[in-house]
Amino acid sequence: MRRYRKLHRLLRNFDHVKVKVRPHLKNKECYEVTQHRKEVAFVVEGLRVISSSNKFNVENTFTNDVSLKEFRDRFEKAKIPVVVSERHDNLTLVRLCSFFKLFKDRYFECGEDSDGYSIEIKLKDFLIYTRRCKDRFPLYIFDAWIPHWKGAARKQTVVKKLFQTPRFFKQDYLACLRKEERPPWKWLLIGPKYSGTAVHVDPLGTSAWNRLLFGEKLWLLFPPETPAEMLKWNQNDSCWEEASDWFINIYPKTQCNSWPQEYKPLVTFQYPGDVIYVPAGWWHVVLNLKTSIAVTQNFVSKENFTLAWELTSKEKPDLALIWSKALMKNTNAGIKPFQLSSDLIQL
Ligand SMILES: O=C(O)CCC(=O)C(=O)O
Ligand SMILES: [Fe+2]
Repeated sequence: MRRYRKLHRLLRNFDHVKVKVRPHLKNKECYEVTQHRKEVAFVVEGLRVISSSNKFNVENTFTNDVSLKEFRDRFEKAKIPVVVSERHDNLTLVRLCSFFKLFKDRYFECGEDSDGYSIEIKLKDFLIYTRRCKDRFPLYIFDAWIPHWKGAARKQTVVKKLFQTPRFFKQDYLACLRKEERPPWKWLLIGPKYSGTAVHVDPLGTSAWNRLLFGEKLWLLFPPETPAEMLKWNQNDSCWEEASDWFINIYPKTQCNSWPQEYKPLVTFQYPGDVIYVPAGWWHVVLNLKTSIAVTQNFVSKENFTLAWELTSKEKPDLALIWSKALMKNTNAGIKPFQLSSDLIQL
């Protein structure tokens, strides 16, 4: 673990940290930052115009307007992304402020360097950084530790409330694993304007939800069938490895007439209180349009279990073995042993 203890040290070390977190940037330092930001802003403005009258917007619904069953049938079973808007009141902001006060001196993870060490920065230093940041590729806190924090009752309540799971996503077949057995699954995300997540599919057939607490995010989602080489065009170049670069270099191609209709992206602008559901297998690329704070979780419900089981057995057989044992012990999971047995024989 490499910790950056003081802001001035962090800023002095900053280029060093960035290159460590993102080794592919080395050859790009000469790029003109202002020009880059203008180009991103231009694409985002274009998307705002399109999305105001676009049949390719992600469907949006209010949490109180859908029952659990309706959510399962309309979105989970059909594997359709959706934005569920919750009431967002001052209470969330009050909780966020308490959270920052309580944890300002804690270190949060904002990446891994090329030697595999996690890079950690104090929360209060990172917040100053978000205000000052004019970087081309800003650092982004992705912390999997804080959502599971346990301690003093008052702190615990704030953490529990901020990271609570929306009611549609309580079913999670990975929850029967012990914490130390389960790959990281819930994160706090804090990123300055124009930080983001490059185009990807979530690992091991998991689905995800992402709740925005503060700021604004732009999401583009592509159906699972979309060929990777269309989204990571020119694999030799790293022009898709950063979200902002992706929007400048790849997004325009998706708007050409030659881009197949069936691979057209769904678009949404996410605001505080919006929870986006990303079904397993969907490609997505996400850009923070303001300093943003979000919570996200990967999960396996009944609807993506088959895919998750298949990919876990193939890619992480040791984990699959532990998972199958935990599932069979856990009668509440509702998975019948015969669903696992044929794969188990191969393990
Ligand atoms: O930056 C974001 O909010 C998206 C995060 C995401 O897609 C992920 O964690 O898999
Ligand atoms: Fe993701």
